[in-house]
Amino acid sequence: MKTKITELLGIEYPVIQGGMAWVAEHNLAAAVSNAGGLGLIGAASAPAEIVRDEIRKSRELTDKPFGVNVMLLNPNADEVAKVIVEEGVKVVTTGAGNPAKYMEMWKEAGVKVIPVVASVALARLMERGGADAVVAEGMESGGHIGQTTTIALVPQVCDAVNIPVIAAGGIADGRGMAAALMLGAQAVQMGTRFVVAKESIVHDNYKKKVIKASDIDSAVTGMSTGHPVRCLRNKMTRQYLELERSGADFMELEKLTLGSLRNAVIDGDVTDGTVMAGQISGLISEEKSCKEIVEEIVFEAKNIILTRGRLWER
Ligand code: TUI
Repeated sequence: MKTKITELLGIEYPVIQGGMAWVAEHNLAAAVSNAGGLGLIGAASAPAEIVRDEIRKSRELTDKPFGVNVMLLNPNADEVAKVIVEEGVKVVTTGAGNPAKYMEMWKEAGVKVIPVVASVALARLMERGGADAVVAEGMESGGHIGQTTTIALVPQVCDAVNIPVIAAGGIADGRGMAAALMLGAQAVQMGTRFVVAKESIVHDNYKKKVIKASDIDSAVTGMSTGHPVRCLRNKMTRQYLELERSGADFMELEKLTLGSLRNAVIDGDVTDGTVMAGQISGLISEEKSCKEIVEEIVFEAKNIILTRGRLWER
């Protein structure tokens, strides 16, 4: 399935793995790239030397292109941005902010830059700043989110920019991928679907919670702090939302979530930990390999486009 994004990135299928904190490490990134998609290492809040190590470990597992996601709230983002250039990484995506200050350095080094945006305004700004593509991420996504849904955001971003658009948020199967392509996207990015991949190092408790979740099992915490985060409902989200309703201050809320994503992903504490996942969790019912996930979604999307494209004639 050739699109502007497969051409830009030199990959086989227009499927990108989200740069998820703690989840998107070298095993997952290499598995997605080996499956013909684009794997990403999520730098999240990691120190730059850990990111360097992850890049080198990915290289040992794949000779296909892979990328690094820079989370812009990371206090180590400046160093991570440099490590990306030093290690010759070919693709970078960014999240939770505006990557303008790194753009020139990355472009000069020949890195393809793909900011994740949650609004038309940031998409336009990124195109003007030299971005090669953007990921338009709807609020169905897990983790830090914007305010617009994927179905409303993607066509508006597609109309606003001339660079290719990748759709993200609420996509986990061929129907979602076909819909995203109909909206004008040239590829999809999936996070939650890859959390439950066989090669994902995420604790089994976390995977089981995603698999058991239904359509309405996620909640958004942090609306009051300006950093809304979607995660699956549990004791932590109930406490957090209660504190927010009672007007708790930022530090009190921060205390509740400090280290809580790691506790869920690595230690499997899905009661007091933060289980970031998207609204599409309800659709995900089994663990599959990255190769199965990538090939199935592309096969299904193609099939839908070919067979349901003129449904009014049947
Ligand atoms: O970044 C993400 N998803 C994330 S980051 C993350 S780590 C985190 N944990 C707790 C609080 C905050 C971060 C977990 N999940 N997705 C991409 C994304 N970017 N979604 C929304 C945005 C975004 C939001 C505001 C991008 C830019 C922006 O403002 C731009 C500006 O001008 O500052």
